[in-house]
Formats: sequence, C-alpha cells, structure tokens
Amino acid sequence: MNTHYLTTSRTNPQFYIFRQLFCNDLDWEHCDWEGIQNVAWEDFWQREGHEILEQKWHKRFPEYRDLIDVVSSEEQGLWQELWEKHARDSSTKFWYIFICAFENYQHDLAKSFGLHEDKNPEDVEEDLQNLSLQKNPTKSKQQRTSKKEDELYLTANDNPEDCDEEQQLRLFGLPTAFASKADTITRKERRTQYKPSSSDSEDSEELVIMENGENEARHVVQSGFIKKSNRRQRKIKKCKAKMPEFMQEDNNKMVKYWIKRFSLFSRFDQGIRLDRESWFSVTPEKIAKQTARRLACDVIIDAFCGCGGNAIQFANTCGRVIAVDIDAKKLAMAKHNAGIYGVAHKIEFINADFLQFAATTKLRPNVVFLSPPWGGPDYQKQATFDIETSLLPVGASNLMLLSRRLASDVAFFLPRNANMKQVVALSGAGQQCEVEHNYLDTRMVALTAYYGKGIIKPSLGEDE
Ligand code: MGP
Ligand code: SAH
Repeated sequence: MNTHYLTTSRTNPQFYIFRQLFCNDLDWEHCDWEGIQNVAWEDFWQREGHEILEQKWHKRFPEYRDLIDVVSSEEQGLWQELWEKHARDSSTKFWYIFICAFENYQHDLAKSFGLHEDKNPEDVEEDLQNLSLQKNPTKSKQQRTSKKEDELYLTANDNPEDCDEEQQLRLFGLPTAFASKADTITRKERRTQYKPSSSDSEDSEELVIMENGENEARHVVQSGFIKKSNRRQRKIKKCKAKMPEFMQEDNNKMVKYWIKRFSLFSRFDQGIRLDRESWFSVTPEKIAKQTARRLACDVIIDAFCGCGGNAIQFANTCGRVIAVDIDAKKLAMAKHNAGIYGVAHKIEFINADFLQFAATTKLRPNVVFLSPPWGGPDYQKQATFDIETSLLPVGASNLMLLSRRLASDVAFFLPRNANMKQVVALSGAGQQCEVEHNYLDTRMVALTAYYGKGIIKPSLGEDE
C-alpha cells in the first residue's frame, strides 16, 4: 500500500504501560481489562500528570508566575478555581488519548497471539462510547468505513496546545462551547493530585509533520489525511540540515529518528553520540527508565548495551552495571553518553561477544537484561516477528538458556510484533512471565518481558 498519512511526532511523548501476567495462551474472556486499564492510568498519571499539568498551565497563562505573588486574596481564589478547572480539563484530554492507546493495546495483543479480533472501526468507536466518551466528529463516515484492518490503530493528536481551542474541542469529541465541556464527559473521576515526577528536563515541543511511507497504515491522524506539501518538504530539509552527515543518506529514512532525538535522550543536546545502528536500536529514555525501575538490584548485566540507552538508566537504580557489547565503537560512545548523565563511573564496559562471555564468566548478577539486534528496522516487515529465527546473534531460547546460567531473573526487550506465544513459551513449563507493552502516545514501541520470580510483579489485585 502506498498511500501516505501524516503523523505528528512529539519529542516528549506520553508513556503508557499495560502489563499482564501470562502462563499460556491469551484467555481473552478472563482478562481483567478494567483492572489493567485502571492500573495503567493511575501509573501514568502519577508519573507524568503533575508535570503535564504544570507545563500546560504555564504555557496557557505565562503571566501567572509574575502575578500570583502580587494579586489580592480574592484574585488568588479565582486563580485556584481556574487551576482546578485546568486540572479537570487536562486530565479529561489525556484520558482520551490514553483510551486510544488502550484500545490499540487490546488490538495489538490479539494480533500478537494470532487471534483475529473481528472488530471494525465502528465497534472500536462504540467501545469508546461505552467508556463514556463522545464520538469524534472530525472523522467522516466514509473515512471510518474505508479503513483496512491495520488502520484500526487509533491515534490522537496529543498536543492540544498546537490547535486552537475549537479544534481541540472537536478533536476530543467535545462540544465547542468551552464552559460545558467538562460536564459532557461522565468518565470516572480521576485523581488530580500527584507526586512530582523526575521527568526529562528538556521538553522540546518541536512538532514536526512528517510523512512515513513505510508504516503509513499505523499513523492515521484523526484530524485527517493531508496532502504532500511544500511545508513538509521544507521541514524535512530544515531537519536534515541539522543532522550528522552519515544520517543524510538513505532517502530521508533517518529523519524520523532525528525528530525523536529528545525522546531517545532528554540530554541529547549536551553531546550524545550515536552511530547509525544505534539511532534505530536505542531504547527511548522513558522506557529505559521504566525498565530500570523494574530491574533495580545489586548487579545487572546489560548484555547488548549498544550506545548505552538502557545501561545509563540501570546505573541510576542498580548498584553495579556490567555493560557488554561486541562493538568497541559503540562501547566508547556508551561511556561518553553515560558521562553526560553523570553515571559513567557506575558502569563497567566490557567489549565481548555475549555468547562467549555468558558461557565463560564467573559473574553471577541478580538480573540479565537482553536487548539484542532485531535485524534492523525491517523487523516490521514480518506480520508476526519470530523471536526464535529472526533475533541476532541467536534465537530467544538460546539467549535465555545462556542468561539463565548466570541468573534466574532475565528481562527481554522485544519487537512490538513479537510472536507472543513464543514470548510466553520462554518462561518454561508451568512458569509465568510478565509482559509490559510500552506505548509512547498511542503507538506501541516495543514490549518488555520479565522472567523469574525475583522480577515478576504479582498479578493485578494481589499484594505487591
Ligand atoms: P522502530 O520501529 O524502528 O521505530 O523502533 P518506530 O518509530 O516505532 O518506527 P515506525 O517506523 O513505526 O515509525 C521502535 C523501537 O524499537 C526503537 O526506538 C528501539 O528502541 C527499538 N528497536 C528497534 N530496532 C530495530 C531494534 C533492534 O534491532 N534492537 C533493539 N534492542 N531494539 C530495537
Ligand atoms: N539497548 C541498547 C541497544 C542495543 S542494540 C540501547 O538502548 O542503547 C543491540 C546491540 O547488540 C548493538 O549495539 C550490537 O553491537 C550488539 N551486539 C550484537 N551482537 C552481539 C553479541 N554477540 N554480543 C554482544 N553484543 C552484541
């Protein structure tokens, strides 16, 4: 298919995680969808809600900082009311985006288990309505009925600040009379008091509209199909002018990675170094942080550390990080990048083939983390990615066997289209694994599978 959809890409996307325990095939009927959804929303809003509210507030009312100390107490009360409304409205907007991600999660999961979910776009919309949301009036009936299976993927323009007020309201399926919008949505009340999160310091709000010929079907932006434009060409040209020379070849293929550079490393501008392979392999910072929170321990081995996306975050949560890579140049970059995050001294960099290293080392870490090569961006060409035949340097079972020689707790970073039956089978007979599906905005980036009693979290509802 050669149609082109435009996608909006933000450099500081929202990060949603849907997690679930598996011990065999997906039992769709007995999945606790509501529980998964609630936990994921709570988790997201606690992690990012405070920062989102603050950012949007200061953007909307830049005068607030100067005024608040000098206004009368009566005016302070009005500001307080305005803040509360802002918090309510913002959580409503982000709830909507979250729901799109959750719908996509269900769809992605069914697909990765080989289940054919016969939902058409109308059903998906109906589900959204059942979650007490209104239909999005910007999508025409024709658009809805002409979508192919893959295009069920829901996206939302999640940067309301970039639209005018009326556009925003339409986008979220809300009436355009401002005062009544919060009342229209009868979703469950959500908490709007959060712990501040230690999120990325830079938030370049650069919004770039780009065309993606390879994955067009997954990138349908609800606001519509936009024709190729000179504007787009100009933006790409502007981007390319800033990119390192080695990224300029390849007919614009590397532009999308450049655009998301701050999502890969929030400190990108402080001199982060990446080679070509690492540009498309590095784990985005928000995901790496989450994995590091989950795998906090005394000693961890990052078996395929590349330019350090994961290793840097492990250094913040683990006592000792052993970072292995077969490519000495990447290791040097990883060390340099770790210096930018002030954690180089906490990481031991080992230039080795992990297969040999694992077979011979006397080290016994608490956890082994595996993020092997998936064969480049072409991994997406397989409808279902075979983790036994397509991972490098060897299949998943072999990597698991080698890793389990070192530790019983092993985590695997895998493609979003990984065959889930194979992912679950890696647990071993009668054992469980926990899988986190990682979404940046409404799109799944990849999944993280956890094996071993020491790192699996109890299932929803059980005590943690
Ligand atoms: P992607 O699919 O290339 O990016 O990789 P995106 O933006 O989802 O692609 P699009 O074409 O759909 O727009 C998604 C993420 O997977 C990357 O950010 C990396 O973290 C991870 N990743 C991709 N590859 C090819 C590899 C790989 O070979 N090894 C590892 N460990 N991670 C990879
Ligand atoms: N998680 C990393 C990216 C890993 S990409 C990050 O976030 O930055 C996969 C890495 O595996 C590449 O850097 C590649 O050099 C390395 N690699 C490939 N074969 C290997 C092997 N046999 N042993 C160790 N590393 C290997």
